[in-house]
Amino acid sequence: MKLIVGMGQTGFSAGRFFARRGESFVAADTRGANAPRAAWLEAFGAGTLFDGELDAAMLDSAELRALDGIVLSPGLNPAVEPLAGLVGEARRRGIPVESDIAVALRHAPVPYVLITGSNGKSTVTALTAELLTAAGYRVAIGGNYGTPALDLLAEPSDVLVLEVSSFQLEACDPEAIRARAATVLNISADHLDRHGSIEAYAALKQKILVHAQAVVINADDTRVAAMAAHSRARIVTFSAGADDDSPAAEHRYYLDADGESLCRDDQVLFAGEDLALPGAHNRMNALAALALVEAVAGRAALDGMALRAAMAAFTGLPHRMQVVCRWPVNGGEVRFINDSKATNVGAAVAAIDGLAAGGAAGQVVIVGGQAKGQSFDELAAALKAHAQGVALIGADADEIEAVLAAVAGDSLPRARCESLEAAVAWAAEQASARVAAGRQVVVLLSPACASFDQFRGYADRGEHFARAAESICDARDVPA
Ligand code: UMA
Ligand code: ADP
Repeated sequence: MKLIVGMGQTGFSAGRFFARRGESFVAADTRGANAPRAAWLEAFGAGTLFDGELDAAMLDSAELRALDGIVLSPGLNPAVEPLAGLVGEARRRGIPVESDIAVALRHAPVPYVLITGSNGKSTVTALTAELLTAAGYRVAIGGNYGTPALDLLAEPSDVLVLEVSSFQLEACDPEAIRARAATVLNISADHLDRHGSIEAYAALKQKILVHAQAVVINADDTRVAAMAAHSRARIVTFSAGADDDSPAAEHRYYLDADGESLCRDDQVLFAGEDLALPGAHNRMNALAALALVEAVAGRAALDGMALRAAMAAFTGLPHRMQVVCRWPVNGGEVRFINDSKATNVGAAVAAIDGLAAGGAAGQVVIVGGQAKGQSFDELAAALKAHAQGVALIGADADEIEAVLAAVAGDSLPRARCESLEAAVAWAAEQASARVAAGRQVVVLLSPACASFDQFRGYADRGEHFARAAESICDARDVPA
């Protein structure tokens, strides 16, 4: 008998997994009457719900007498009481407590590729899957991105390509993770409200490298580069420059001096114009994806025509540096860019620095939401260096404003906005005043924060931004 803790997407996928295997299970959820009980009962029937408290005492209930495993949903923090009591007591009794990822990897019928890091996971996961598909593989893609991992096991496939989060790696024994290839793309502060320190957060991500056959390492990221020492795998590095001299690397992927071409060892694999993905950070993502594909499909696969076409066709995922619309003003334009998926400081800094390096004449940036325990020092430094205005939204706007006030004083125009719509309107006015003939000023939503204080999630936030931006572009569009 299994206990599924949490009735979200993960809980449902665990229910389907155990149902397929004919194993009995019950589910419990901390949200009581607010849990999706009706949907659960409809999916799995009576007798699959546990109604009592989620705590250590539940292990003594008659219903759970034959309990031999617990699947813990990633959104639940196992260190917080009363769940912590349940987890501790279960482990004392020798009952395994695992994330869905741990269960899925143990039962994976085909090789798997694991992708983690603070930023770029979904982009690299999607691109790797596209490239492997083009190379002739049947790819099952999911994990923290899209389809939950346990559901993927029901699909016929040759390889699993999984994005994994720090939450999913918490209840996951590194000894049981045996990836064909694994990457930690980068480490910057995220989810510190749950993990406590960046060291603890990085240690969770490192788990996927320990017993991988091949590890793909960002040589430019000190924390990630140090992780290579803890793996006995073949090491492949990627870097923004050709001067990466990591002694252990079997192959090196890097950007040529032009910052555009993708190279491997002494060869150019793709010229800048062979890629549709915009931005410097996406070139790094593309390097990582190519290295993962090579680890699965071999070097020759990278030359295939279908793979080259797939690379040229991949324009990136929605809500990541996505151009929403252009508003012609004063012979130039205001460009609205939706980067709602920037839910941490690292992603927002990459966006702000990337736009500045990419030649935008200016940028007015919308930031704020739930801070998740991050430090905003690096964000404030990037905004001071490159932004002409900052609109602040959401629950922790005051915290960000305090850091901006200390770093930039009155030199950087700012507005505290009650809604995202008000922020877009303010930012559009600020940006349009700065447009000169032939120049482009960007209104960028790159909030550096989670969205749940005001929205259903990052996609909802991005859609609100796009609607507000489009209403400005539509209303004031000047025919060319
Ligand atoms: N919850 C409760 N009580 C419960 C169960 C859940 O209050 O008993 C709350 C959680 O605190 C959380 C929400 O419900 O606020 C959802 O939690 P969940 O664990 O049920 O989440 P799922 O619906 O199963 O979705 C999870 C991932 N969500 C989280 O880790 C929070 C999804 O990643 C993932 O796509 C999905 O499994 C399938 O694998 C989302 C995410 O935000 C995109 N991930 C974080 C991120 O990317 O930064 C880690
Ligand atoms: P994740 O799944 O890790 O959240 P995404 O691909 O969804 O990654 O991108 C999330 C955010 O991070 C977006 O704002 C995107 O522009 C930014 N981003 C993507 N790749 C990188 C990278 N390599 N370094 C920094 N930021 C990145």
